[in-house]
Amino acid sequence: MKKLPFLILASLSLVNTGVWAANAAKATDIVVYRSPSCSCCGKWLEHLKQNNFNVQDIVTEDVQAMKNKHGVTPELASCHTAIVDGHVIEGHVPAEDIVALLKTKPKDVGLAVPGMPSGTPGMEMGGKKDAYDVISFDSKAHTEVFKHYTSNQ
Ligand SMILES: [Cu+2]
Repeated sequence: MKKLPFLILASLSLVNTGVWAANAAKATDIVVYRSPSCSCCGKWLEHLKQNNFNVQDIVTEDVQAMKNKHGVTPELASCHTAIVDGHVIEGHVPAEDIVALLKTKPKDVGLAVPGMPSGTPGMEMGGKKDAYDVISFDSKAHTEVFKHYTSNQ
């Protein structure tokens, strides 16, 4: 019988933690490396902030060094490179896809939107949206389509 009060306390504290987490909706920390001349990168940062990311904005002349360090191949490369919770995020990846990735917590997987397609967050060109893929990749350069976005043309 001695165990019962402990169990009740334990389950109560679990409930409390859950409520607290839901209320706080804690911002997700992300570090973004971008070149000083990149204006679309700045717009992507705004997109992240609007989606409850806490952005650390690192302006560097050598974004390529970050890409080399984190296995971003030329086929995957875009403008900015970001790190969130150990995952590499390359280019104009929509915030909701980053959130989806973080929910599943896969090991050694990053996301990339190669190039700079029109209509991605930060690359709004009027209403024009290119078709594009968000690609997942690992450090061995295995790639998969994580999510496909269709064109509106
Ligand atoms: Cu860009």
